[in-house]
Amino acid sequence: MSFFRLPKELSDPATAKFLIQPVPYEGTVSFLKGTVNGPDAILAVSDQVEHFDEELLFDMTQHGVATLPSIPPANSPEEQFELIYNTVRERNLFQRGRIPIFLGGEHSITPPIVRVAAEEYDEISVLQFDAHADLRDSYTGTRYSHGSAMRRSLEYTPNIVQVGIRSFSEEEVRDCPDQVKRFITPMLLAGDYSFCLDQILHRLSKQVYISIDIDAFDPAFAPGTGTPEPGGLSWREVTSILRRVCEEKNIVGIDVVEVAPLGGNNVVTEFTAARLIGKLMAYTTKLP
Ligand SMILES: [Mn+2]
Repeated sequence: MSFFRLPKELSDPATAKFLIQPVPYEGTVSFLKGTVNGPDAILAVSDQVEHFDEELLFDMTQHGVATLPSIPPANSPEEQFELIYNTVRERNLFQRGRIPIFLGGEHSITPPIVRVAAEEYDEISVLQFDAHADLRDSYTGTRYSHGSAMRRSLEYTPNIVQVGIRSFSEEEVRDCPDQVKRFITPMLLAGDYSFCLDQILHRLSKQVYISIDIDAFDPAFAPGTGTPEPGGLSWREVTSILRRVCEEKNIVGIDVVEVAPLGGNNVVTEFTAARLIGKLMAYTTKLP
């Protein structure tokens, strides 16, 4: 399966601008399962997404979209971290002029990717969309948990801007007070959108890695996820922020994680994810 199922000349990994990297890992999931099926579900529905962007009025596949072989699940969270880190390096996914797009899998896939990005680029920042802060030092017995994804990522870059956060623990408030103080919560966004947008643009460095946990969206937009939290972001909020960020910054890589397909005819979550990826392809091609 491949993203957009394009003809050969547009899906060659040697030349394509966008490199789709599936990472179907589900090793530390604490509640509802299924994110191991996320990448395949997103690839399957990507067929149904228009290649023509309705805002910018051009074909976002014109510079190529290649889908790479999956990074397989490992035996432990530590081994999975190493395997992702080594594979991203070996495949040279952060080469200039190209944008890797990682399909999760659970959120614990992000820190090893951020580590490579931080080694490849000076001063990267991370823009995270998520319902959860993911700032626990460890969770369910491992420091490589999905609940620790941003705490681990902070070890590679101190600059993480967290948007959509509405669920976190006392421990996270105590351990990461500066992060917590600066959450862009859904309430804050609804109250003063332009203030929030200014904050986001001001705090991000020029080189930005975008990590999107699908549960940042309200469950009405993305019900198929491990820990659906009420009070989330809308399609319009997420895409309008992304549009402005892509106008101002250089996007070095993207992940979309925690899609756990519901099965049957309910493809809303994976369709939203595929559509969002198409949007980001359009924004990162046309806007900078
Ligand atoms: Mn998360």
